[in-house]
Amino acid sequence: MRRREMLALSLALSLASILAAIAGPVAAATALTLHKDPTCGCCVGHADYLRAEGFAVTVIETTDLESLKRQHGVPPALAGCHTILAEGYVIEGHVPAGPIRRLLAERPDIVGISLAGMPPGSPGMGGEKTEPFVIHQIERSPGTETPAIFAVE
Ligand SMILES: [Cu+2]
Repeated sequence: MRRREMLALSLALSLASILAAIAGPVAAATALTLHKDPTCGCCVGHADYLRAEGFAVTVIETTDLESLKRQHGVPPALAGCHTILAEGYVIEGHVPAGPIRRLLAERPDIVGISLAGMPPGSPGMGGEKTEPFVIHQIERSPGTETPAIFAVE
């Protein structure tokens, strides 16, 4: 190998290692499965929002969301317009990305979290936000009292 070629090769190698150091290990995106009714449009808006936030979202259409919610222990009062399943948790309605990341990082002993009622301005809903979003916990054994608050956004 000629001297000039040697130099070019070593430059290329050090450039590659610098780029690898900058990029770091490639983290896999968290997979979310979003179950929605075929007629729901705001549900698609939430899926697009979550993709933009870096989640890998799979959308499954079903005309029987009720059974899915019942099967996963979602009480009617905390049912959202769509149901997301992620790493053993249930996420109901238009929950922002922050509380979803916190749920999956802290892994509390609950069924999941819910932002019921499709509040205007919440991710995917459109409109103007008129009040703070109250995200409730879905407890393993729901009592008669008001469900605990997981986050306020
Ligand atoms: Cu909705």
